[in-house]
Amino acid sequence: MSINRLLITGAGGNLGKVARQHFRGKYPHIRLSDRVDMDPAGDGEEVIVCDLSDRQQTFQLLADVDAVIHLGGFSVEGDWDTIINSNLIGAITLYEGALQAGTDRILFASSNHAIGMHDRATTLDHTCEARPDTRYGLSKAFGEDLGRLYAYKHGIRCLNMRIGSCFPKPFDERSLSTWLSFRDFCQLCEVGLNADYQFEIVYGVSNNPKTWWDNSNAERLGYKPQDTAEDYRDEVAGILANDPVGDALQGGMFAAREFTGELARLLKK
Ligand code: NAI
Ligand code: 15L
Repeated sequence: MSINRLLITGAGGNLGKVARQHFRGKYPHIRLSDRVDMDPAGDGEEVIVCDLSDRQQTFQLLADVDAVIHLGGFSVEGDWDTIINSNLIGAITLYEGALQAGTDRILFASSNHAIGMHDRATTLDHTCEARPDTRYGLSKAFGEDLGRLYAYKHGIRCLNMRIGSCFPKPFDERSLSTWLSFRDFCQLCEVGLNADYQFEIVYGVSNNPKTWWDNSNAERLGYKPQDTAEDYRDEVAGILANDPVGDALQGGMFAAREFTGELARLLKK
């Protein structure tokens, strides 16, 4: 199915702005949405302020949409009410709207925090057990499973991008493993918009030699990351969480926050 109208949610956020700039002019209509104000619409753009937890607004938002890059959501740890409203209800409403609109595909910005309680000594692929490190991480694991329902039951193609740390550059030793450059993020979105799949989980990570993730599933779909965190190794050397849990588990300080478990039981023997 060729894409006439692409919707980007969370378009007022960090990655939303990157995606907006990258996809400008690439499809006949780009619909940009967030609950906060965004820059005015340029040529070929529609700008719609909408809270994804509002069913009526979100159903209107999805009208005539062929593909979605779903970035809108609370992007760090929050209390249950915040996470439930933005990330659970928001995602459900978005998928329901997409089903009603006949949307072909949804690219979901999942997160490494869906698997953040895994040990750093374990290499994970797309089939690994979810181990959320926060309420936020759990909402991302839920978003992935929500995609399974709509993919296998209703035929919406779902690409779940488990993004590592997508910022201009790595900022600590952990991000030497998790960093995703903006350029590679855009390429992964391109893959998601063009490849043939029903439901997939891939890692949003650059070509980092210190990675904890086997991303062959993304490579199989055509992803070839161009950037590497290794270029910044000296800049971030010695920047650690300085926390036994935060420096041992993949989720870093998200995993350490509110931790009351037994670290030794989580470490690879
Ligand atoms: P961000 O916080 O800058 O942007 C998220 C946007 O979503 C914000 O503009 C916010 O207003 C909007 N939003 C939140 N709740 C909403 C709601 N109920 N209705 C409508 N809009 C809502 O985050 P960023 O960095 O741009 O991340 C984008 C997505 O990627 C998020 O879903 C985040 O969880 C995910 N992600 C980002 C990573 C990163 O390193 N930047 C890593 C892993 C996942
Ligand atoms: C995420 O999921 C967050 O959205 C982002 O702000 C970073 O904390 C990132 O993960 C990370 O793990 O570095």
